[in-house]
Order: sequence, then C-alpha cells, then structure tokens
Amino acid sequence: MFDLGYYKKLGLEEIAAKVTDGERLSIADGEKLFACPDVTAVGSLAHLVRTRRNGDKAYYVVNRHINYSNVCVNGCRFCAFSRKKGDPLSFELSEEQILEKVQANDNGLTEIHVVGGCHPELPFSYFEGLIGRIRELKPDTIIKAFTAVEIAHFAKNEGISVAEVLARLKAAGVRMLPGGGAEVFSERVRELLCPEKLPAAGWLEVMRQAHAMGLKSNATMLYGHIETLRERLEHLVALRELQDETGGFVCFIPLAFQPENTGLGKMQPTTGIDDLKTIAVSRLMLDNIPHIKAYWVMLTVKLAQTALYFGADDFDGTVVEEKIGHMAGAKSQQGMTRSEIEGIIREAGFRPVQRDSLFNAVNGAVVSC
Ligand code: V47
Ligand code: SF4
Repeated sequence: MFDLGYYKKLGLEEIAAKVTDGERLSIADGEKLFACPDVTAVGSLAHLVRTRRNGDKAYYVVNRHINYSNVCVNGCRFCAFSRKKGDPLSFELSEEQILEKVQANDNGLTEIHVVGGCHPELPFSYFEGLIGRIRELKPDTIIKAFTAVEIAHFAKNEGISVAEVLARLKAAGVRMLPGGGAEVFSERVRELLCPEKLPAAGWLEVMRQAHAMGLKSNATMLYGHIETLRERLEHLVALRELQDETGGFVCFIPLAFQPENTGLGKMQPTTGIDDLKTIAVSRLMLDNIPHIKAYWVMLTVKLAQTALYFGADDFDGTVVEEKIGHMAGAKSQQGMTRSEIEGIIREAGFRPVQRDSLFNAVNGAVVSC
C-alpha cells in the first residue's frame, strides 16, 4: 500500500512496517514521526490506522456544553476562562439558568457536557442535585459531567473519598466523564503552568477509579505551549498504559493551545502542520484508544475537516455555546448545526455517523437543526 522506498528515504521504514503489522510504537518512534519533514507521510500512516478501525465513518454528536461557573481556585496560566471569586467577570449560573439551557432548542440532543472551574464554596450536594434535576428533565440524554480535576476538588472540599464522589454522581445520573484537565502530565510543565492543579498521578487515579466503577471517559492533552515533543509522547504513553489496565477511555482529544488573554498571551498559536502531526502521532501511539477527536472549536472547522485524513475519526459536536476556547481567542464559530457538520464531513469524502457519547450510532434521528 505504501511506497516503502519513500518511507526508507525518510528513515521511517521500520515504523511503517510496525504500523502495517499492527505493532506498538515506542517513544523513540514517536520522536521520529514528529521530526519527519513530510506531514503527509506521517498522516498516511495514521490514516491507515484510522481506516482500519473506523472505515470511512466520521462521527459527530448532537450535544450542548454548559459551564456552570468560571470561579476557580487553581489559576492555571494557560486558562483565560477562570476568575477568582468576586471578580467582576466571574459568573455562577443558577440552577434555573442551567435547566433553561438544558431545555432550550433541544434538536435531538443526546449529550449534555457540564464542566466548570474548581469553585471554593459550592457544596457537593449542589452538584448532585443539579445532575439529578437534569436527569429528570432529560432521562434519555447522556450526562457527561465533571473533569477528573473537578471530581478530586469535590472530594477534597467535602472531606470524602474520590470513590464516594464518583459513586454518588453516578447514582445521580452522570454517565461519563469528559477528558479535560489532563493538560500534559510532565511535572516540569505543571510546576510552571498549573502548580495548584491536581497532579498528573491524581488525574490518572480518578480515571482509574471511574473506569473500575463502569464509568467511561475521554482523555485530553493540551499542547502547543511550553511542553517538549517528548513530554507530549510521555503523556500519550501514560494514557496508553492506563488504557491497557482499564479499557475505559473512549476518545482522545488533542487540545490546541489558544494563547489570547492567558498568562502565556505572548505565545503564538499552534501551526496547522503541528496540529495535523499531533493528531496523526496520537492516532499512531494510542493503539488501544478507539477514537481520536478533531475538536473543531480549537482547530477551526477547516483544519478539523482536513484532520479526518490525519487519523481523526470524530468531529465532536454541535456544542451550541463554548467559553473555554473562545475566551482564549479561538477563531471558530460558537456552535454548528447537524447539517453543517454532515456537509463538512461528506465534502471531505467521509460518511457522517451521528453517535451518542459512547460512540453508539444514533439511528432514525428525525431532527434537523
Ligand atoms: O480542561 C484550558 C483546556 C479543557 C485552554 O471530553 C485550553 O468530550 C486550549 O476538555 N486553550 C476543556 N485549551 C475542554 C475539554 C473538552 C472539550 C471537548 C470535548 C471534551 C470531551 C473535552 O480545555 C480544559 C483544559 O485542559 N484548556 N485553557 C486554552 N487556552
Ligand atoms: Fe481552573 Fe480548569 Fe481554568 Fe485551570 S484550566 S484555572 S482548573 S478552569
């Protein structure tokens, strides 16, 4: 299938052979892929893996994001979303406001994605009650709520274990955890950018416990700031190792860093080549995670469309309202309609498949937004 002579010229013949034989890649292999000057050569290998796993399908979800508050005790330097309590730009949505959003323009919503800052005062019972109320209103919609960082924060604030937080949220109606808050696992980077945040081992442990309880999750990596390529690869390998143990990750989401209004505001945004290579290398390294998301909010719709040829098989969703990327200067639109997403996927030559949060196909959808 490949012109092996060309891969030989690039010094990638062994990696190409491993990929075609389905063998696991090492960190050194990942470094070679990042160093390769021909992004299409790396992309073709990732496309082979993507096609082997998902054929010509490109998934999307009809979802809505809700950020309950931007008040956060952590103050990560890469974050433009969070504010300290009392800041004029801080917000806390009331339960009524959140429930209004849940019910507004339900165009066949199958997922509600609820995340926020680590609020110093809101009691855990508030979140339990909120999830219960959402479930009452939308019993058939999957509630994907609270990053591992928020889960650990609830446990610490309430003086209870992570296991208890997870069990009570599951009982209230949380069906899955989003993948945020992982950033990059490197201690060096975290010390410089987010020293107050749950450490890498804590993030992985929350996910381990969630998966053991039958809660699936996604995983992310925030790239394009001060991390090295090796640190990106170490992050991917840590996720791969946990996935070997639990099998609980459904989808991996590389998040392109948006620098505006952050403590790293002088940095340049990621380039298209870096975005495509990172998606392709992620697809190749994460041989045990079924799906890779091209998150159009951070990538732009045009690059997310292109990424479908570089290892990505998921386009995320309708989203409706997005704050974390847009407050940091993301240039994408706020939300997309189902027909816009389907058109973008079809034009790229793939078959759009509406999915739920767990990647089950949603059949007979009668909606049009
Ligand atoms: O946790 C913060 C990151 C995450 C910036 O699981 C930034 O399905 C870019 O996790 N530039 C939130 N990223 C987004 C997220 C997510 C999105 C879509 C789907 C899913 C899923 C998860 O964004 C945060 C943080 O890691 N982030 N600041 C920034 N300036
Ligand atoms: Fe808080 Fe999350 Fe922003 Fe960090 S990235 S400051 S934890 S909201």
